[in-house]
Amino acid sequence: EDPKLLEAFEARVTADEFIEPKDWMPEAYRRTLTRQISQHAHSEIVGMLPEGNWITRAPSLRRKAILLAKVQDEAGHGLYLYCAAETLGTSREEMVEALHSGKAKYSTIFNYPTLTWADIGAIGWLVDGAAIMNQVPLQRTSYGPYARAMVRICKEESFHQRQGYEIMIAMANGSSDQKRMAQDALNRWWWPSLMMFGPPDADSPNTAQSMRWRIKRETNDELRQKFVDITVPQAEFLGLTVPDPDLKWNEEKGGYDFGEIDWDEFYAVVKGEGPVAKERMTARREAWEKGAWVREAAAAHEEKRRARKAA
Ligand code: FAQ
Repeated sequence: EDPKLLEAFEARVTADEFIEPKDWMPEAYRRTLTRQISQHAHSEIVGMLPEGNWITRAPSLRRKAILLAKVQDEAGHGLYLYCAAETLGTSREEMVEALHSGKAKYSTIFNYPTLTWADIGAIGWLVDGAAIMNQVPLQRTSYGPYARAMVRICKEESFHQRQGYEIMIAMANGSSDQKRMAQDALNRWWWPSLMMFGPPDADSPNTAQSMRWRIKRETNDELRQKFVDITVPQAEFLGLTVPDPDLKWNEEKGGYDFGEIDWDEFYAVVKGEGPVAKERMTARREAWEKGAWVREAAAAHEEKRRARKAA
């Protein structure tokens, strides 16, 4: 790679200019962005499954309509992100193939099951809450198409977070059974939500370079700490207990100290050993195969349209 081009590229990044698809970029920048954006897209698409599981069982028509809209938003997020990733030169088919063959990752959080309706509240509150914490800084990521996709996604994501928290408020103030379900959902989703931010900075192979290239604007540990600091008072407002005996306000740092995350569990789930990982991938592969006729019909329609135009 031409050192002059690299120098000019790095100067633009340092000046907070957006890098656009046709601009020169180092191959490693292209590779790591394709990796991150495509994995982000896969997470949105796989992320539809745990909640989709509850659409037919939502407790009221209002809740069903809201959940349906939220899950549709996630499909939209996946599509914006695949488009952003495609501008880097990898096709949608290649990305989907990488997911289905197990080469590409998606967020560990979606390998946990949704056992009760309270889980839908906890996902909106905690999982979308963690997603926003991570995605707001990505609106200033150095790659233009990714940054712009994030603007719209963040708006929708904050609505998702509110809807989840509103379910939690209803459950936490409901019958004793409902309150127990809310606490149980918090117990099961708390630690996996903290894992969404990725390994500790010291064990994160990509962070240093991604921070230098301003792909990431804050590190995994910084974002995780902010998430804990914002979320603990929200749990207190609900009258629920965060399942961490080591959680303690630290006056000096102006944030909470919290217990050790089970990193063995994290790496096992990353490797595809999550409680419902196999089910998730089977569902995605089946959806892709069952949707083949739609893709073929769309291609045939486009072909006819083009022929008609040419005639
Ligand atoms: N799960 O060196 P780092 C959503 C992998 S939100 C699985 O720190 P990096 C919305 C990582 O890929 C969820 N794998 O990596 C929604 C890397 O492996 P690789 C999606 C993980 O990239 C809500 C290795 O570990 N959000 O979908 C995880 O610098 C509700 C080493 O890690 C995004 O993707 C994990 N949790 O930092 C939808 C945000 N953590 O790729 C439905 C964009 C790490 O080298 C319902 N992504 N790994 O083979 C990012 O900000 C970053 O990619 C991080 C990881 C922070 C996730």
